[in-house]
Amino acid sequence: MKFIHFTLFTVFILMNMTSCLDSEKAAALKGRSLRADSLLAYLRSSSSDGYMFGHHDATLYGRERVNGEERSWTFTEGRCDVRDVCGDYPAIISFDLGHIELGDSLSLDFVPFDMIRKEMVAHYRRGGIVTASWHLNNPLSGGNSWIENDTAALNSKERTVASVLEGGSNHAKFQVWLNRLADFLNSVKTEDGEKIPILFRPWHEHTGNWFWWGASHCTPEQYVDLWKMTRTALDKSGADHLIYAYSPGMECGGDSVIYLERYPGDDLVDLLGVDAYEYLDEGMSLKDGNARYVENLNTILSMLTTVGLKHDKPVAVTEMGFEGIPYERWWTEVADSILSKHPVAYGLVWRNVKGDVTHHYAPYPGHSSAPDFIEFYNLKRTLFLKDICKK
Ligand code: BMA
Repeated sequence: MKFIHFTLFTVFILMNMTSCLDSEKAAALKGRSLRADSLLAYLRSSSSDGYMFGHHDATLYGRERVNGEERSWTFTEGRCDVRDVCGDYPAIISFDLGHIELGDSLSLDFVPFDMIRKEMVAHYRRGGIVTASWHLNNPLSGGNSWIENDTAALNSKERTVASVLEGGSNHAKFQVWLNRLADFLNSVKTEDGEKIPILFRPWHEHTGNWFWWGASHCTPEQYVDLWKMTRTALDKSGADHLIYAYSPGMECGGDSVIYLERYPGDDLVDLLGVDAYEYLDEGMSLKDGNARYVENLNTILSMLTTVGLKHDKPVAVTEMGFEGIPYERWWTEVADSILSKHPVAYGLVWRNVKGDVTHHYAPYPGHSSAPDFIEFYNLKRTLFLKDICKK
């Protein structure tokens, strides 16, 4: 079985045994808890052993067919398509906090927040890493994060970010939204009351235009102010267990100027990511689609590696995948052929929607890419839960 020497637990133990006081002091100076600091240290170091595999909504539900609507799903603690295929959990599990801002009990994907909280703690207890994104609603139109099918959002797109910033009509309402987000994040605790470290990834894919915070809907200064306002609210709430990921989309290409155009600053970001999906243009063959994705993502990751070194930050593919995984050997021939070439901490694929024929990004038992995924799992350099845990 694969096993790496420098595990997350090793980091905890070393810190606790040798330099607990110093580390606590140093972490506190940066506003981070010791656990959050250990997570960051691990993300910085893990790429020397390989790269971690992550999956969004990896547990609670999966791809199996059900009758009825998405909202009538049932959820099962710990169930996991990836584990059903390879016998192990992903090293990193991601959850989305969309609708926490509304005070709802279910996320935008109808997952109960109480179960998300429990599952985050359970994955941390298993020895894994937890990350969170936030597809929050549009504060001006009342619609969701995506503006394309929302006429009110399209008509007000240049005013939406401005409306939540200081002086904007939605500023006060947005502080309430941020406080609800903070309350949830601060509630993700073990039984002994310790908040678990979470890699938080707000305002992602802002180089595109599909979300209300996208590039053409606000100026770089407004985007940075949005990030700073979010950070200030979370810091004020005492959320010292968070570290932060910056995740532009593929539009940046290999251009570090575009990548960094809206970068909030080294003191406000801990990990540099990119969200990058494979897709086929009309009539495009799988072979050409794969080749284009490999080339484009390699170009981006070469740029990101240089930027990461310069800014002294770990790098990761914070979202990736090919919807439906229509190529049987996608894991070894596409994903691994990219991720193994760069010092990335992890690559995380998106969710497997229950009952949906195509909206899945990880294999499930019986999927045509499952045998290749097992090969991928068995590569020494792919790190799953058992690899990052102390045995
Ligand atoms: C998207 C899709 C949506 C989902 C959103 C947030 O990419 O999976 O169905 O609501 O992510 O999880």
